[in-house]
Amino acid sequence: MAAGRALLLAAGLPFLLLLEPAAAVWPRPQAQRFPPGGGRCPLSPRRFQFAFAGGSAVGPGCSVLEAAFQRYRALLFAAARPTENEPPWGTPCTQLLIFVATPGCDGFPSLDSKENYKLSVSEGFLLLSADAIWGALRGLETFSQLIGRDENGTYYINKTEIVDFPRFPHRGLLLDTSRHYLPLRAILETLDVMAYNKFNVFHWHIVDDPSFPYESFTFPELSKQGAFNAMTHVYTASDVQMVIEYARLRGIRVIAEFDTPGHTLSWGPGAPGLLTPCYVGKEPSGTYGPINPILNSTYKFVTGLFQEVSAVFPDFFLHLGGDEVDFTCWKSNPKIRAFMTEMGFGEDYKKLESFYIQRLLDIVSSLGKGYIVWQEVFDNGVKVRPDTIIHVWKENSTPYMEEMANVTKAGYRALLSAPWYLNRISYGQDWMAAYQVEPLEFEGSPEQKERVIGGEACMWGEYVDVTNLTPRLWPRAGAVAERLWSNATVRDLQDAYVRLAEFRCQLLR
Ligand code: CP6
Repeated sequence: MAAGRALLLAAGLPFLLLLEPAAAVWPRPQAQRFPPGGGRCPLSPRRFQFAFAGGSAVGPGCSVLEAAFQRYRALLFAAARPTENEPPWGTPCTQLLIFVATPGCDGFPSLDSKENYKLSVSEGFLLLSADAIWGALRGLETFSQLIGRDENGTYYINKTEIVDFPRFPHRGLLLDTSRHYLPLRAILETLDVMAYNKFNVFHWHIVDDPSFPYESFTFPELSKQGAFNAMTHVYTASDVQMVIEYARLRGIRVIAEFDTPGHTLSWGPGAPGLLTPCYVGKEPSGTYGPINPILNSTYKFVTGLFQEVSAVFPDFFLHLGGDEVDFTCWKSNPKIRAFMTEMGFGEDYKKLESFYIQRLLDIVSSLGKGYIVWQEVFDNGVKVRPDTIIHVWKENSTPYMEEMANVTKAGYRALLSAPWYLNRISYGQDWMAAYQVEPLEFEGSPEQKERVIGGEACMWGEYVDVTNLTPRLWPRAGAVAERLWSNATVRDLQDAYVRLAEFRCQLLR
């Protein structure tokens, strides 16, 4: 808090500290009331417990909630002295009762998961109710942010009533583990902080040009030849399972991206014949380009890989990439040119790209998965399934809000990332620009706006590795988290600044 206060004084806003309730919640809940006259309830670190309310559809033994109780108990009372006395004042709140209306503890979160909850703190009584366990998780997070300590070290919670639900169902964070390998521990820590921010999608941009750290059991050579180090810089099957379960326990979906046909240079050594050989004049130059779209063997390989990936990652959606395909190498290759002529594509290499993507989408659909693709797939007129999600990332080629309008007008669901590249940094408070984005500020019908399912903050890895990941992400990504969770009317920068500064202190602790 001392750091937060110093920042506030520097900004000339010390009085705000007095107006703000002791513990502010990040991201801000949809509705929060404080009873007239205020009041607080003390908590005893020794006696406090989480318990299921009578009639709750889930109870003791619910894996997701039991694990959450343990995490939050440790977090809440981490700094408690073992000899802590009972609170010296008031009637203690001895338990948080949890009521969940619908059963289910063993499943995975999805795009349709219910994350709404209500939290009530009154005289001696704490109640958290939710439609589903996923909402109970969000409510537990809010509860943990409400707890403070007075001058004597007594834990307390202010009386309040909160009714909360997310504005958008898809609130993601992209990590790139190809440009720099991120150790498992860094991914798990990121998932923890995502949960503190109520993010619910980990978009795992797991492979790309520089390295292939995913250890495939169908094609083990991919990581043997394509990882920076096949012993140390790989994600084994058990690493991947650990990420998926760690995320599930926090209500976070894991959406893997295997980006093709571009961004695949690291695949080449472990999959001979997959990439297009580039030519100089009549001779192969020894370098390679995007995946070779004219060979049957390519589609056999892609089917095998996506069969595996579809089984490994339980989420309904896979991210199939499709961005930034460089046509130079395709143009240089005589066999590709002959194929273009044969197919009547002329000189339009977008048609060749579409030819590949369409076959890929058919393969992935037949595996029972839905897909997300980068905006080029839409821009290039590829015929996609009507339930495809288009991921808008380009800032300027078409202004991104126009792109959101075009995508939703065509009937597709849209995800926004263009204004949220957190790998980019500039001097000073650059979270404010991310915060001020309004995802629905485009010309369009209410039906179009309904098709915006959310967005993702992106942390591309060219200049980010385990040494600078955390400070670059937090609390900056919190700006995106609040934009995607809180009401559209929550836009006040100074109010956000005060709460974000305090949230940063909580994260540090
Ligand atoms: N890698 C991949 C990247 C980017 C994209 N795809 C990227 C390009 C420009 C910016 C940020 C990210 N590094 N595979 C585009 C989606 Cl500014």
